[in-house]
Amino acid sequence: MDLLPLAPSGTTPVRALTIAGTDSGGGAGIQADSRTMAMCGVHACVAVAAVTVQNSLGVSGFHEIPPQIVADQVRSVVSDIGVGAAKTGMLASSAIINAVAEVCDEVGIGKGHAIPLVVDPVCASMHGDPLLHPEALDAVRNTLIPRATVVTPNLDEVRLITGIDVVDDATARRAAETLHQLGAQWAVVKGGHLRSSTESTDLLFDGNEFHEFTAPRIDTGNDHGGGDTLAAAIASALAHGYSVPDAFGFAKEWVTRCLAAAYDLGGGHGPVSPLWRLEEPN
Ligand code: PXL
Repeated sequence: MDLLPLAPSGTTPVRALTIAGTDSGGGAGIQADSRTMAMCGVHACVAVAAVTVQNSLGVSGFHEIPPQIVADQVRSVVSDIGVGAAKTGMLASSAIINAVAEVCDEVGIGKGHAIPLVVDPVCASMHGDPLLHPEALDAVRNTLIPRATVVTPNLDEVRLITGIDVVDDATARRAAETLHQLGAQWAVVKGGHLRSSTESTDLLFDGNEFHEFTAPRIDTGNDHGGGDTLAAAIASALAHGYSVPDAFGFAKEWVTRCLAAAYDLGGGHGPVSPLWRLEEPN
């Protein structure tokens, strides 16, 4: 696969911003985003929206950052460092979503602005632990998704957001259409959790045309942070100036390689790993 270029030593890389939650186990959330961005030649700026208490077995609690502090982190980064793309992950509450939406409009992040926004509408961990208050689902639909350049829900999130149970190609297309109607410029519907074949096919839809991306399905129990890694790789490619379809094509290959390189950690699910990029070529 073609990798994103690393900046020569001592030169300033492109930058991207993740607005998301931390993972004390180091597998998902801001830690996954930062690792993928670094391995994609991107300097990662972070606006912390929540601090989770978790290990490989699950999330046992989280603390929300005051909405104003979340927005101030975004404002501070964009006004000085400048970013080529942004992404959101765990935002926890409608108050944080509203504050993020307001500051994105102010600083020019999101659909219709210069800085593209990848929205990963994180609702729960892979163990089913809630990462978003149920009251915030309306804000995800009406405030966050309309600002998305690209929205990347998993199938559980598709069900919560659209009410559509994706079981085949027809329901996947209907879900993508619904996400586009909610206001996302590009909607992704991931087939990664459909257990019907040896391949994983994702759909990308811009209101006109369905683009299909297929990769080998990697069967591993160590897929913690996979969704974050995909969204962070899209944001990284956008920061490097890729179009959305090219950025998605890159990200799909990237996350496949990261799934193949995933490792055991603790007693539960280990993380997908972008660190294969550090391996010496033979
Ligand atoms: O992978 C989704 C996700 C995002 N952000 C945080 C998480 C998780 C999953 O556990 O903990 C902080």
